[in-house]
Amino acid sequence: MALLPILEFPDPRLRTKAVAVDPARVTEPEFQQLLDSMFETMYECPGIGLAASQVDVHQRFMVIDVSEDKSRPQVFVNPQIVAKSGEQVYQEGCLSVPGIFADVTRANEITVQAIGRDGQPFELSTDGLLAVCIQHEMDHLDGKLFVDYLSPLKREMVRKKLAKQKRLSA
Ligand code: GNR
Ligand code: NI
Repeated sequence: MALLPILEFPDPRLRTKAVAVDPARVTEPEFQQLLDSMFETMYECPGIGLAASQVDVHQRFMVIDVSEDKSRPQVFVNPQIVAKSGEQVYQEGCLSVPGIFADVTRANEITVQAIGRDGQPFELSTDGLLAVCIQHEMDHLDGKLFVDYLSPLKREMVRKKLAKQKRLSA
């Protein structure tokens, strides 16, 4: 296992559209090790989700754990939302946009189909924070960030704030 570097806004690599994973690869040791490294990286930050895109792997999968005690790791490979309803507003953050938080409106209830860590397809209907997180991670796989839901002016303020943070920490 290893901690992986996380790409940060406005890195253009975060805009890459990820390609589907060959389902036969999921149970291979190399892929399983990558999942372990992604969980390790996510827990270390700490975060509740991490999309492969954020660690410069442009394939359609992500790891999530929204539990309080980090006891419920979930893997979604080739996720697809097959139903959604309602709306919720949640103050989102992102490991690729550190220190920035903003309200985003998303579907409240979703049904997602994906392949799990065991290589088997599954379907999950959920709401609340897990639904927010799944939608946030799936955006990453399409090269989309939560700051894209902000006005261009606010997004520019975010870019400047991050650039300043970088300068100060250098
Ligand atoms: O750790 C994270 N917290 C979070 C809070 C509200 C909405 C979405 C998230 S996901 C984020 C981790 C991350 O950046 N995943 O891509
Ligand atoms: Ni994110």
